[in-house]
Amino acid sequence: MRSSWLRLILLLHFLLLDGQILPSQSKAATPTPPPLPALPVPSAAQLRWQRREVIMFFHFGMNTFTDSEWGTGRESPAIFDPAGLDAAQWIDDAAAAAGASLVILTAKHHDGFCLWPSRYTDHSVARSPWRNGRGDVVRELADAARARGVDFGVYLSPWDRHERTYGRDVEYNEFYMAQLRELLTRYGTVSEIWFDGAKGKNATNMTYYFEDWFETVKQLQGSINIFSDAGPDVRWVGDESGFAGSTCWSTINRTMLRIGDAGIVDYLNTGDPRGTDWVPPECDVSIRPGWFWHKNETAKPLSQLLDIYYKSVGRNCVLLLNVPPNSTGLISKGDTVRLREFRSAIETIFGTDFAKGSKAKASSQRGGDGGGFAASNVLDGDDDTFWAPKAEEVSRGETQGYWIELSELNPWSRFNVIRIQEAIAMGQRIRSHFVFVDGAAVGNGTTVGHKRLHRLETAACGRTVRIWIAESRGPPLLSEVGLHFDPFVEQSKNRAK
Ligand code: FUL
Repeated sequence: MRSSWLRLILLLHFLLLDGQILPSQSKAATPTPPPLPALPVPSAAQLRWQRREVIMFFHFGMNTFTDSEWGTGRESPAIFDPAGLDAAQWIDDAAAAAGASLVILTAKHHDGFCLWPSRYTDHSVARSPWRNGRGDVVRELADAARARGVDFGVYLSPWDRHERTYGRDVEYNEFYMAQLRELLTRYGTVSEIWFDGAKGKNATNMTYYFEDWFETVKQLQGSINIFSDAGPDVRWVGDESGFAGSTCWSTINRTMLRIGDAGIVDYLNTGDPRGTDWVPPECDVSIRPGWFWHKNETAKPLSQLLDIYYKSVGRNCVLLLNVPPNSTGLISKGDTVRLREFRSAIETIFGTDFAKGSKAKASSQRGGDGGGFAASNVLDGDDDTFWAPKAEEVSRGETQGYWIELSELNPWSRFNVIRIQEAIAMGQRIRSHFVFVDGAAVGNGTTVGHKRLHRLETAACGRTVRIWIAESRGPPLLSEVGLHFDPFVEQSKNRAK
């Protein structure tokens, strides 16, 4: 009996001394809160979109059967007959093979032919011989994607060369919105919608009621991202080669943008550090020369696709890679082979990270070592954790101001790609940065954003890698740093010799 009393007293004593139940001491364990965001910041849907990195476009429709890129709207639905159409093959052999988590289908291109049986036009699959006029490509693809855990999106061309009301503002906008409602209410969740600004030079002049479209889209699909030249959620990058600017801000001023205005492409390409709107760019580019399938065209070589990857994903963008199904209704073999090569090359490059196991230290750490914002967060493979410095530093030189350093690297591990990622949920901040290996400058750049990939001219190795942030909007917050080796650059260099 006596011994159990003694034990209880000892336990209480221990708990009190250990600070577990003393109110004044429990305060010491209060964590340091995260720093304030640097506005604007992405919405939850934009953040999810950004982390997809690679998504896929399917250009398919009347043009697939007429060997053209822009149809006239006068094509007969009788020629639309993809005898072997298999949407599951598009997802398995193209989207999944390339690691794309979202696919976007041209439900209607400029020729006005609808890949779903729209009640508002007779120019659709319902008038075609395919599946005896009872087919619906939008449904087949949406279902195949959902069954495989891939998200779905649609492209609905505003410019419609078939529709007779085109040019009459109210009538056409009513017609267009009716089609929009069909697409956004019949097929489950739609994660992205594409409003293409393209229109022929001699096309009838008319006004699209964008605000009506956008608000209706958001009403029908709460977590969708709306793409157009001017957002509101995702903007065009300003070219169709898949290249973002080497300076690339997710921020921009929407008041400067007009859909279909050729004069804004440079602004779209780089964004604006003073932008008050978060509207990140998407790089749309086709795996082939054309957007639609043509018998005589083939896929771009792997080296070109990798170059596109570095200049899109590696410059803070999402890559929207177009892969056109053929007239049988399948993705051609040459394309599926190339897509697998592409994915496996990315896995080869980024599957090994030579930064793993190194020691991370920084100019300062918010809240100190155990404060939750340690330099080592850049090595944990988690985009949500980040290194945050103390706010009061002033950038004055590479050894002062904000820097983070990885040390104790294996000096024999050669790397030629440096991956830097900002914690963009807290806003995009970095304006200028430099990279040093054992004190020698090997790379520099302006923006970082979600992901910045530096390809080095010659492979480097050393014991330390230091990233110095020379300029930023507030304290820089880095979520990840990685060191990789890309054997494909070397291979193409060797071939060129
Ligand atoms: C352009 C269109 O004119 C092309 O045909 C293609 O759809 C591309 C993605 O957008 O503006």
